[in-house]
Amino acid sequence: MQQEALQAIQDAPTLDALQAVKTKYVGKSGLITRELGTLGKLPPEERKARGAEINAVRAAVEAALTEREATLKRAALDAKLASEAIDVTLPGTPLPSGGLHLITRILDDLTDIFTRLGYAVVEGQEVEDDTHNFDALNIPWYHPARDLWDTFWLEDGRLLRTHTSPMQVRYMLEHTPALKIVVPGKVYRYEATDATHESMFHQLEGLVVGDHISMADLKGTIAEMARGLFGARAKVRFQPSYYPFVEPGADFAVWWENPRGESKWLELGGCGMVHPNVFKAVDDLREQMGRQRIYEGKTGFAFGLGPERIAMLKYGIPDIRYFYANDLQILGQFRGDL
Ligand code: FA5
Repeated sequence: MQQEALQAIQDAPTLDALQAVKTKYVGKSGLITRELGTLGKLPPEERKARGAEINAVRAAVEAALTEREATLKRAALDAKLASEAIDVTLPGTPLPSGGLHLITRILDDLTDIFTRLGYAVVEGQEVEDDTHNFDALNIPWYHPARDLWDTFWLEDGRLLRTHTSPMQVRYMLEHTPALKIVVPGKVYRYEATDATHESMFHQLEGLVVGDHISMADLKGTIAEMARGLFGARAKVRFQPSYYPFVEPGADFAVWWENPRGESKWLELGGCGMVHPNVFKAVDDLREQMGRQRIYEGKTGFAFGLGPERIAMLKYGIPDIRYFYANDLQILGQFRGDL
């Protein structure tokens, strides 16, 4: 029986199996326990020797049980430690990362180009008043050109700027010429949206003021911007146009080829030579502020363009509304290198 018990102990694969072996041999009604119970029936002269014999078997079995239990417990602990071990050399779980909006990146590209040309980058306020958004830009209240910019009016009589041009006025009020600035920012128009028109979009405004600034400087600057945006082969076209705050005024378009081999003229924005009435209005406002009149007699050019149009053509995006619908499936495509 001892041999058989020791073998069973050795073969028990788990602590539960070992417990079963323990019950079978040394439990309350186990085989060895019962054997001890039979001692009383033996003749006294045999009892002592038989008792010593059975007790020796029990001691051997209990010692084996204790040892096997320790071995199984250690193995269980080792297995648990191994299963919970952290392998610090494994690659981590990637977290979804954010990215800059496509239009932000285009505006960054544009401001980089102009920074390299020596321009300062300034931002203006989105809530404006009609003095800066219209009047000082040679657009009096009765002027039909106000219809060009359907306006979101606020209850207090102010408005959401319809273009970035009011920053021309604000900057000239605070600074003296010569100056070169670009103004990226959001603008708002109260108009029905469609594939190419949004009621909130962006513009980049440019203003250069100094002495003897000419239309040639303006054309050269726009051409330089186009080459910076679309590469050395980009061409620029100017067509006469009307904006009250410039004279002469023009619309400009860029000829470029996209990676799919398509090429076309992209109408980008408006530009022109700063109208003398704008310089006069700025000087009038400066005078009201107790400042010197310094702009009359100066020359300058200005331009304003829409980065959404650039993005649509460059990346074949068919509808301007995709930019601001917060659809990550669309926006997420433009997170890597463009
Ligand atoms: C202006 O807003 C003038 N302030 C631009 C300017 C500045 C002219 C300085 C002369 C001197 P216009 O309304 O055309 O002009 O808008 C300029 C550009 O903004 C357009 O060429 C177009 O690219 C973009 N744009 C205009 N309306 C929308 C619209 N609803 N949605 C998206 N882009 C628009």
